[in-house]
Amino acid sequence: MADILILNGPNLNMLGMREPEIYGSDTLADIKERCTKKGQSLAMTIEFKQSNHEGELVDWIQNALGKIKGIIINAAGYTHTSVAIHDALKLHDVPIIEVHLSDPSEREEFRHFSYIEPLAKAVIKGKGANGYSEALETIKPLI
Ligand code: DHK
Repeated sequence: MADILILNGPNLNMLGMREPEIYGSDTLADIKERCTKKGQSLAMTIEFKQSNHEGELVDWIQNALGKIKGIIINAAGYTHTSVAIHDALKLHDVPIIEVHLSDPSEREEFRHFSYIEPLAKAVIKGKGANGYSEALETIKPLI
């Protein structure tokens, strides 16, 4: 497996056409390519995945146990709802970085709480696709 597992939650497969004024015009494929290049420049391998399904994300987090050095996660809508993803992440003792394209704290109230944040070494939000590169830079000295 790769050094860093980058996980993306529901509806992020629609980036590019999904509310570009909020999420930007990059597609998820664009972001994956940028992460791969950034990982190479930092000498880290990455695995980049997206699912619309909570249980699939939980399975991927569990399957990575003992095989990876760090996790970067944009759990999207599940950020604000998923005890299951929180519990799966808690199984790991590797650094976790939470990423959001937008800044949920400046949006609707239901986006203000994050189940990921208490487990994260850093939360990077409101920086669009650049936030993923920043997350890779942030995790590098922690692994
Ligand atoms: C992405 C989503 O899909 C939302 O549900 C979150 C997050 C914010 C983002 O900004 O990347 O509230």
